[in-house]
Amino acid sequence: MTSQPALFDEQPKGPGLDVILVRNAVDSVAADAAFVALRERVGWRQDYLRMFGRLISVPRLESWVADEGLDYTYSGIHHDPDPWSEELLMLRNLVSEHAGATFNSVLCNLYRDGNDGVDWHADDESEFGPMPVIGSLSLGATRRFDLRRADDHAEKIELDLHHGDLVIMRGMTQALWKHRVPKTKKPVGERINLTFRSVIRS
Ligand SMILES: O=C(O)CCC(=O)C(=O)O
Repeated sequence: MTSQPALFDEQPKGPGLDVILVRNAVDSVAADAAFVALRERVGWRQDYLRMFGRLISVPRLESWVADEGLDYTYSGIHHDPDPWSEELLMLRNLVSEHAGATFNSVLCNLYRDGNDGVDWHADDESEFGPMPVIGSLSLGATRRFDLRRADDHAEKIELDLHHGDLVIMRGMTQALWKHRVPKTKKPVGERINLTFRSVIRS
């Protein structure tokens, strides 16, 4: 079961899009503390993609934190899980309450400046199930988050995500839409994004 949007939650509209935007899901004091703790304590690592026989560095640092045994591979990059920290467990509970769903894993992303970003993709690996609920929490610098329909790029939504904002993607969003955080030439500070997910293993 998933939750209904609360009175002040935003619900961007698009065909097949099922997204709720909770502004200030984490208040600024708690978000400041979470940013500092995560920046320091997450085991940030630089991953590389093999393209045309060359290794290209992924334009962000990452860490996969999950329940024991839940490894994760995407775009040829394999992640063994790091254990949950106190901060991540606290944030997981908060995101679960908003999303009305439980999560057993989180991909942590660190965007160091405007040269970091993530290109168009969907979190549609089969191990997340056909209609995954994904809770995506932003901390630190404001960055743009774009969504566009996979089969009709004219259907596009641009959101500015601020410190403490939470995007919940669910229903057919991963099957029908793609999302990205574009690089920017504007001077921007560091941003941490946590995308909480549930890996289904039989
Ligand atoms: O940084 C974000 O807001 C999005 C991250 C993302 O798309 C992902 O981890 O799959």
